[in-house]
Amino acid sequence: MTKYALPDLPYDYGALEPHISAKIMQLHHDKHHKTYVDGANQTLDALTDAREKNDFARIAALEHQLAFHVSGHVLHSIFWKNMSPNGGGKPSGEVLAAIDRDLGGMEKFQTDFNAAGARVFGSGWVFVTVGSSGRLAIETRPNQDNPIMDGKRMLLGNDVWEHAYYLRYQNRRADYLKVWWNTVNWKVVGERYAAARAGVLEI
Ligand code: MN3
Repeated sequence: MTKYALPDLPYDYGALEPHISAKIMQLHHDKHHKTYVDGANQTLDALTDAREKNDFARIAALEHQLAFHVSGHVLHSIFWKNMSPNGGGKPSGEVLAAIDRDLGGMEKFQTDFNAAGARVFGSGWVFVTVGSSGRLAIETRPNQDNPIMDGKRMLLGNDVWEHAYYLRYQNRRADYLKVWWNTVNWKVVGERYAAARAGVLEI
């Protein structure tokens, strides 16, 4: 059974140069993201087997494993769309108004987001989330944990696992965080915010 599938990148591997190299994009999408997709499908098969055998200890471990892989798949699927060869600049409209209202304006928001991303210990993500109140927040999660697990939605996320930047930036995660803004697709962020406010943003 193949439930999950690796989506195509919405642009070429080299489309985000010079900010993110083609080699990073190729490895990140074709190897890392694919590992989460394959892991989710393999874990689903293993779960079916464990359930047939009533192997409850194994079921619990596999459910944990499934959450990791599916969440990694979901986060990366959104991440590719959060970036664009025509990215960067500033948001407009409702998103900009919400950033001004909840995050202290663009300059403070970007500084705080970069600082939060730099503080993630080990591997993880930094997000702009929106909760049921409609307020925006900067939040981080370890590993492939997802704000959906807490009833929130991500509008924008940056992957701060080393695989996202090491080939170009080595240990300089802060440099990657700064340069990454040149790729942000604010149109998609705006669409996600509008859908979240309308209560129709599923993931
Ligand atoms: Mn990644």
